[in-house]
Amino acid sequence: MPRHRIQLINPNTSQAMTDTMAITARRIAGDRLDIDAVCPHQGVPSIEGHFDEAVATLGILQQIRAGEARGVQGHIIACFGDPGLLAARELAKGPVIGIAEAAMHVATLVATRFSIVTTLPRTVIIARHLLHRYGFYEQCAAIHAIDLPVLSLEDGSGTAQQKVRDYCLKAKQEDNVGAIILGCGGMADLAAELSETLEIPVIDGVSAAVTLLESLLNLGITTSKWGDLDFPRNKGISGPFAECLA
Ligand code: 2AL
Repeated sequence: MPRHRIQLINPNTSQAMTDTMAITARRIAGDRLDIDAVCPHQGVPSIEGHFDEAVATLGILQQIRAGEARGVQGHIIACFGDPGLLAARELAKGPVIGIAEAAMHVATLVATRFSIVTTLPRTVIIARHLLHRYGFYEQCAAIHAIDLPVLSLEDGSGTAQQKVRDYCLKAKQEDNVGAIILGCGGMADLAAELSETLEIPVIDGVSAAVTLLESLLNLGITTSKWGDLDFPRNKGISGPFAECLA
């Protein structure tokens, strides 16, 4: 198999979170993939609501365009709300995978039901909307919020990580689920440890997305350009995307 080059797009501007996810992604990829880990130059430092997602989406699309200009063949949107996913699929030539959809697909391959452990309570509705959109609502038993902001995962104290551990244990004991999904990109580095200690699959969307994207590239499959995911029509658009549309 040829060595493919992909990019991991952290949609928030936190370099620390980009680095955390890059370490996990590269560990999963081994020497089979080259991974560019990028984040937007402007935007929001963390994504915790609908406004944040809207602001982040333009930065994601700019990274898609810049990555393809550098020769990147596929993209991961590494935020658990999968912001801008369908817009990115329209714009990109290569396949695009969101970490929430990747985690949900993988969880349902190994368990009939799963729970999600995420950050702030206000992000729960975003995960709920995605469960509906992807058809996994029935398989999700519960969504737990540790009630700490996204960037607390990067503050070095370990407090947020301990709360993630506590809620994963609670989910295993109380939800009657076979798997747990970590509902934030900044939790990526916890999955291996938690899977081992809890003795059930604890799934991180970054790792899941890397392996699913690699599979699509190996299969030679990319986003269908027949229909709604075709490249955006150029109808005299102004602003940052004026010159990039066919
Ligand atoms: C996220 C995530 O994965 N990254 C971010 O900035 N916000 N979503 C979340 N529910 O915590």
